[in-house]
Amino acid sequence: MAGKDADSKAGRRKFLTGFVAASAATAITPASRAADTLAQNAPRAPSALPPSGKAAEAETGTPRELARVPGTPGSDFMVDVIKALDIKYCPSNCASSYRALHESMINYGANKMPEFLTCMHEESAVGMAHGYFKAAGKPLMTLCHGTVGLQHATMGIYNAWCDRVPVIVIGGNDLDAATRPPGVPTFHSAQDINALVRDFTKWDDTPVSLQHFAQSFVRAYKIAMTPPHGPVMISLDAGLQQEPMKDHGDKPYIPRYVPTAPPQGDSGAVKEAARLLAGAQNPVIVADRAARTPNGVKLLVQLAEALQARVIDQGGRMNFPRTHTLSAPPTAVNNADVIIGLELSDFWATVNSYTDNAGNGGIGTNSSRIKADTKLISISSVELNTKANYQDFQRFQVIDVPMAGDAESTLPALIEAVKQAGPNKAALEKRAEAAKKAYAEGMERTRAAAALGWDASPISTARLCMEVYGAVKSLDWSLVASEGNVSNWPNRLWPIDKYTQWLGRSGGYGVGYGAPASVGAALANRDLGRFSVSIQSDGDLMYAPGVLWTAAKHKIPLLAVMHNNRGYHQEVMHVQRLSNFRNRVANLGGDMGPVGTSIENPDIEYHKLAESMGWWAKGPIKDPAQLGPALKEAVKVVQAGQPALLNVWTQPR
Ligand SMILES: Cc1ncc(C[n+]2csc(CCOP(=O)(O)OP(=O)(O)O)c2C)c(N)n1
Ligand SMILES: [Mg+2]
Repeated sequence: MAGKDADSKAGRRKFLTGFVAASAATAITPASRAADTLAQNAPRAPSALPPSGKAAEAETGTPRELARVPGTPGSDFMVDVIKALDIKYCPSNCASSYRALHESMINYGANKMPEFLTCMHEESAVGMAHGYFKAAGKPLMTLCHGTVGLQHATMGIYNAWCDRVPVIVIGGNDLDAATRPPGVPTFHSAQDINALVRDFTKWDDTPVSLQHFAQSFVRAYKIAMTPPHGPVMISLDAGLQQEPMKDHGDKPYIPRYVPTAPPQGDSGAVKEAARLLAGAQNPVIVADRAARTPNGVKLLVQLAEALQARVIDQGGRMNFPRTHTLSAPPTAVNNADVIIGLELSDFWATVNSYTDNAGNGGIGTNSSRIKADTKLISISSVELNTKANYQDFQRFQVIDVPMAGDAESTLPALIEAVKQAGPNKAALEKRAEAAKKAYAEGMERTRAAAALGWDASPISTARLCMEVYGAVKSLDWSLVASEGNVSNWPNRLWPIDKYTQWLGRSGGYGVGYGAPASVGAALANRDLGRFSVSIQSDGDLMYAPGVLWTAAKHKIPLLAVMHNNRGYHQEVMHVQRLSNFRNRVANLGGDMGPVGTSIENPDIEYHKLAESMGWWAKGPIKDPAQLGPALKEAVKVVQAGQPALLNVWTQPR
């Protein structure tokens, strides 16, 4: 302390001396005027003296000169391993626990395959990887600070787990208590960071040597990419990254990646399923994450047509063209005598209904949606990948023919078996006619419902969606996310018939998925020449709006059209429901709007928020007549390569 005090006194003395000298120089004399003239022609002096070397070092925290480490850094070898796999981007938020790998990726790996993308929140980075996979069919990796960063990333990882999407998460961690820096890096270290996400990742590891890393990384990629897909986690020791490679006798090598063939349903069960389906009076197909690729859609069309069975697409992926006359609403299960569920996340709720707070004491009531003797068939790969803690496996449903296997890979055998079982031709024709009629009537009803409140202000959700469709329909468009609840209008009214036109939802319903996932999917679409559009709700955007900056920074074109209903409307309704049930008037909170659920007063100016982060933006748009022209302008901006946001005020639903 004494030394510090003496230093600061000396500093004050120096400062005062400088001040006196400067005051003396301000006295005007002929000589000083001449000096002034000279000074005007001289280069302008800086208004502040440059900091001393010591001050600059203290302020910028530049580390002291380190002794040069001989040999190849371990993290350079890690880059070689990563480059052996097909990983194009690494959206990440920077952190010292992986600084060595970060440095190697830039200076050794030339920031390519993968390219580091600057993210402002770890949850955004995972969300981007999630959206990217669904548009590109390829996984991304993300690096994070293994404790605090991973804590931020967790909800995104849970969404990816529930949505069966591969994301390779690498968390930096300093394991060796004897050598790690004290203070912050020690706060940011843990024995086992992977424990944070072990309940909702397919696999994790903590490599302790470079060869171990090479095996773990290739294994992680392989496990993540084997259906059912899912996130994986590697804890990466800071020492292992920083230290030079050691020779343990064998030269470290990179294992070759050979994809694992997906599991298929048992052949006997496939035959039994085909027999039931072919013999049914009214078979119905229900698909949730059945199509993993565009080929899955083709196969599902083949199965549906072979049976002339109606298809309910629950929308976890784009499974079945909405334009096909066999496309059906959820109520189509009611009269089915055989139902086959393909990769359903919730079979129970497909065939049962639940009414919230309806029964005694506010407990929900259950009822069946189907006839008592309806036979149920299931093909689901998730049966091979169930964990105990989180309840994403949903309620237990008894199934007559359950198959643990990947639906898309099982479909060719099932289609063949159905054809061999030979469904009755006359019955097929009759069903096809009935389905056509039901489809036309359903579309008519949906159109009539969409027309209600067409000219309302704020804008109806149906008008919002149809104006957006009108603006993009002539392009090769992809609806990268539809967040908040717009009454499912895109799926009900847009002629979605290509796999990448609908990318499903978050999986775990963790809000805050839409903004980053749409940026990630737009990144994939940018590289593939597709136009990306999202319906972006207000609540979802505000969890981590920094991803808007990432989109602008990395030149990711995306048209984000806001469903700004100025609230967490789903939760408005939950509180209202409870008030009704208890026979109380919902507390509206006076001019503040519903308590705890409105996002009004002050109203968030999302267009300004986006503009401040490099987006083209416009709003608030409240008049439906202004929406079409604004969309036209925004589409042009996006086509020119810039992200654009329209802040549209909408009806709650
Ligand atoms: C991380 C997280 N926090 C809270 C919730 C509870 N929740 C479900 S829907 C919802 C409202 C979302 O608001 P917004 O995105 O604006 O959609 P809206 O319901 O208004 O259409 C909330 C907060 C959640 N699902 N996930
Ligand atoms: Mg909202």
